[in-house]
Amino acid sequence: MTDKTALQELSEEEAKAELARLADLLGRANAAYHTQDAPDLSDAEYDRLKRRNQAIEERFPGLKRADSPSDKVGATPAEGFGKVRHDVAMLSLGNAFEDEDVVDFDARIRKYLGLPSGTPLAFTAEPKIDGLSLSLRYENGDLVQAATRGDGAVGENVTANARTIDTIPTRIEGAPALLEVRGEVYMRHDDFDALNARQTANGGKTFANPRNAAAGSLRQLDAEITRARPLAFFAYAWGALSAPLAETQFQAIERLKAFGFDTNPLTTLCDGPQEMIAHYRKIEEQRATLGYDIDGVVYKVNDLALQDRLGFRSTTPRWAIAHKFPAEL
Ligand code: JCF
Repeated sequence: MTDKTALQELSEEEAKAELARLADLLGRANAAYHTQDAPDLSDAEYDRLKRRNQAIEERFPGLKRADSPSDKVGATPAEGFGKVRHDVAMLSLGNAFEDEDVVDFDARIRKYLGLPSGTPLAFTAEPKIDGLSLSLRYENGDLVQAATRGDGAVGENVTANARTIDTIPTRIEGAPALLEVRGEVYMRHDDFDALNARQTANGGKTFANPRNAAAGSLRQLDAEITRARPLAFFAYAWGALSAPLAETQFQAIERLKAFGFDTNPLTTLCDGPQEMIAHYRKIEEQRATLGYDIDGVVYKVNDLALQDRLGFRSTTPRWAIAHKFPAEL
């Protein structure tokens, strides 16, 4: 048996061994990526292994491990940071790789909701920023806590670090008394190049890519190091709230913008899968000139009442999906 042995050819015994191997490999890759900020697998290879793991689990449901990589989000918080339990879990997104997966996403949602055919169903589409997610807690307008995703349930307390990022307001006006704003911390290409040049000149370590530079810069025990790093933040979601932000995803993002957050200018409303795929193609064409890394397009059901009805599977919302780009060469 090799890594590429076709699924159909795996015996039950081989499948069991392969699931153990994949759990170990993906576990190490997770720690390298999330805890050490130094990935040892390409994103494409990671996705491939994760899909192989899932396919084997689907063929041999009885062999699914208690520590299955399918049920994991991120990695446990690193030593050295205080821990924050998220009031509302920070989940990841299911993936779509082909246009057909986007059509299926729409069909699955319509079926789950029991929508009669012909019923309009709108989605937002936005670039998927390749950074690290952060949850910002505001109480009566004041930034009181910032936490990384961690394993989705418990993240790292990086409040002092987040306070040093220019595009994260420490005070917002007109927001609900309790508001958790979620989004992505990232580094622009020009800032990344300048940082690596500075690191080289100072004999420091250089970063493999902007995502690692952003993660390594935010996850510093000394916030003064973070302050010297050119980080930026796009807001795109929320966690705990004392009052709803809006009735739709698109309006909620507009409110986040009104509070003073950067939101991605390529966020748009689409009427269905054909428009979503067209927007994906348009963003893909602009990908190399945006000035920051993106790895796909995120689609979300626009109507927040429908998002509520759809709810969540184990680690992903039913109402959203990430349509990934092919690996950049
Ligand atoms: O840009 C992103 N990386 C991104 C991640 C954008 C989103 O709208 C997301 C996300 C992860 C989870 N939304 C959810 C719910």
